Amino acid sequence: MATHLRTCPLCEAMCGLEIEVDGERVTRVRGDRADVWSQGFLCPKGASIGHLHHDPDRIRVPMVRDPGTDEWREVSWDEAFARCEELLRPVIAAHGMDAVTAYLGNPNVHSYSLSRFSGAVPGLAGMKVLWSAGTVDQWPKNLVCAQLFGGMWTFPIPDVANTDLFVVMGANPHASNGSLLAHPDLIGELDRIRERGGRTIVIAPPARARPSGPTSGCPSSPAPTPPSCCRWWRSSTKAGRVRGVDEVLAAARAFPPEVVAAWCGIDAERIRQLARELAATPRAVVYGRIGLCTQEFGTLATWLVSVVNILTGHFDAAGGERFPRPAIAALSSTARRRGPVTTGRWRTRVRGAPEVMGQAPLSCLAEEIDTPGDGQIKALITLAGNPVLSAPDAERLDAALPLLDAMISIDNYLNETTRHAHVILPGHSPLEQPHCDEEIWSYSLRAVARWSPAIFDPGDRPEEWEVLLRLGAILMGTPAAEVDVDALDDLWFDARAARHGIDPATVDHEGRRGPDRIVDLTVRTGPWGDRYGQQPDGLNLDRLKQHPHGIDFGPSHAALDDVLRTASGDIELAHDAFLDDLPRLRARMAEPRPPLVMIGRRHVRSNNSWMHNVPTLMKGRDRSTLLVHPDDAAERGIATGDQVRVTSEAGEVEATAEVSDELVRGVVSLPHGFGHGRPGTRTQVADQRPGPNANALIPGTAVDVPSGNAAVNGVPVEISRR
Ligand SMILES: Nc1nc2c(c(=O)[nH]1)N[C@H]1C(S)=C(S)[C@@H](COP(=O)(O)OP(=O)(O)OC[C@H]3O[C@@H](n4cnc5c(=O)[nH]c(N)nc54)[C@H](O)[C@@H]3O)O[C@H]1N2
Ligand SMILES: Nc1nc2c(c(=O)[nH]1)N[C@H]1C(S)=C(S)[C@@H](COP(=O)(O)OP(=O)(O)OC[C@H]3O[C@@H](n4cnc5c(=O)[nH]c(N)nc54)[C@H](O)[C@@H]3O)O[C@H]1N2
Ligand code: SF4
Ligand SMILES: [Mo]
Repeated sequence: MATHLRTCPLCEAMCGLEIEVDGERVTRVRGDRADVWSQGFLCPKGASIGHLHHDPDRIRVPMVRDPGTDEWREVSWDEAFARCEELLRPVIAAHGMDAVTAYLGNPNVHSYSLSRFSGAVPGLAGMKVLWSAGTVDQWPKNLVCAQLFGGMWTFPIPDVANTDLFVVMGANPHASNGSLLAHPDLIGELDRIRERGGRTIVIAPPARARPSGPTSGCPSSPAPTPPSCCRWWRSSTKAGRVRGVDEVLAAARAFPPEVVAAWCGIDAERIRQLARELAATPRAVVYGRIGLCTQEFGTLATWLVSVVNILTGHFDAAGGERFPRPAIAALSSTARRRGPVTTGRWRTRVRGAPEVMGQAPLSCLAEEIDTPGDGQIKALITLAGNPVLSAPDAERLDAALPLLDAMISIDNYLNETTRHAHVILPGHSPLEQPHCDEEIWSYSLRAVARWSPAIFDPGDRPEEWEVLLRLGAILMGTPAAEVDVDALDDLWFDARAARHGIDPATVDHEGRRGPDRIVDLTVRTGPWGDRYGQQPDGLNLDRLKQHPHGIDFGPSHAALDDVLRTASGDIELAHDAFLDDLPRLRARMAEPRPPLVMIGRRHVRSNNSWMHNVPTLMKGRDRSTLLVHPDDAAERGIATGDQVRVTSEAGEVEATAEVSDELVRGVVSLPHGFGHGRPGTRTQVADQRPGPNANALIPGTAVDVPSGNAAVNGVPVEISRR
């Protein structure tokens, strides 16, 4: 029996786990109480990490499927790469690299290897276009931060540890444990806010979002909530550093509380009261997430969160929004000064959708595959993603994928997406690889460094970063048998070192390669790092390894000057990308509201689409139900347990109704990530409770215009009993 410590890689809470192992089996998982960051906190997903590792359905060996058949064969790694070459080479020869693309899913942010190396596939290949879950997630936030602060990953983070008024819009930490906000035991922090006499206010059409505890609700309908507290603008605060205030104030005058109240479902007086509370509370902050980003006005809503924080003096201040200074230097911290983002440098072939920061809406992917003509996508590489369940207009994508000449999936499951692949290249289980988060530390206002070793030996199976480099090289034209992974790894490291201001020629690698070497780099070039000997007492990976419970450097935030990279060096609050979108908002507000709209929800025992194969997480009640307000249900003769047909402009699914007064009237809720049980998948547990695919109902055209982000919340639907 041995006890191992390691960081949970499953969400942004980054909990420290204590994992008991007997021989080859995980026997118990607990929160590590001595962990400097999470101090024993964990959730059911982290507690199930052993089941993920032992899951008999998890793919451990590369598999190939011959086109036109659904027979999979397990093959050697050499054979698998040779097959990749065989599939990709003719596509590239006939159609060029423009016919080859990649999709990056959510675990790319969380995995030790993928977070540092997934860029190598499109990078080495020289792919012009790639797709990601980012455009069904935080693209509005990226756009807003690029315009306001000069960096698409320069996210200000709510200082929850010091705030007295936490206004949460369109986020549900009770399920998600925080998003673009890394804080240990975030829910416990809500208690602590109350204990210090403060409050949390949630603004959402609550779909199981109703906080159990120290919060007060502020139900709203899913519509952007333009706050109208500009009159309380504190001219003293950061005034010298903010440009465009007059333009923003002028634009806001067209949206007084009386005008927006009906749309928000919050009465004008309550809006005014909230604005006054915000203005009068020295340590207050507004925080917005998925419910704001993934709706029709995602950019406006996300922008206004920062506008309100900045104009009410809750920016770059204790208890407000501020920029982190992480111990592990993220790549985003190396960004240089730049002008405003210009979008539309290219447009998609079929729909003509403009690119935004290098990506087009994910919902365009299907039509780019299934529409013949010059530039049609013929080969797709999926990197840890399941877009058949997570992308809007999902059924069209499901039907398009079989049209590809080559599809290669780097994934651990044979699921709804990867069943269409010709080759599946599996990664290691979370317990077979070390762990150290990369970008996520820059979502936290506490600086912590922590590294965990692998618990189980993966044997001679290649690590994912090696797989990525090999595949990238094959795409680049190197014969599969001749790829020099170490040489590519050196190139990858050297480029990264240069971006961190280190001359790679001066670095003693001490035998490190792959992600280990990059972690060493980012630790050493962080604020507490040894800078390769320049600060002899500073931190490096070897020293970090001596602290298995982590090292806590305490609260840590960056000075504005170290962060702002706009052309002016100031915060640029007003920008055409936002102001030009206001007429679209006004036009929408002049239209009648749809009688019924659908929103999503998350649950603490589920993780997007891919953890439904863990039996311990799937226990208990069905979590893929359609929540319906009692009045909406009564009107349609629907009772809990009834099978209902849900239809939208995009499609139709069947769902089990659950009548619930947790929702406001006119809003139904269906979680995404379900829709299992399809032929050719290998997810025995998930298949027992397949649930409906919410994304079959999301029209591909439903996007937030400035960012191109999918509008998966607020989709008009109709429901009827079957
Ligand atoms: N309707 C609706 N749709 C949504 C959302 C919503 O709220 N509503 N949310 C959106 C959001 S925020 C996101 S982030 C996306 C998520 O979209 P995706 O990233 O496409 O979906 P996931 O379900 O996270 O799929 C993760 C995939 O990675 C694989 N995987 C897990 N771990 C590893 C690993 O270590 N290595 C490799 N190679 N593969 C691994 C899993 O098997 C799975 O196939 O969904 C989006 N879609
Ligand atoms: N357990 C678990 N944790 C997760 C995930 C998971 O699937 N399961 N997914 C991870 C990922 S990829 C992400 S991106 C994060 C997301 O983390 P969160 O942003 O916290 O996501 P949700 O829990 O979906 O909460 C979204 C909230 O927005 C509300 N909402 C919907 N539409 C609107 C609207 O128009 N206006 C307002 N004001 N509110 C609205 C919904 O009612 C819901 O309460 O969670 C991460 N953590
Ligand atoms: S909250 Fe759960 S899933 Fe997230 S890091 Fe902690 S244990 Fe893992
Ligand atoms: Mo996400």
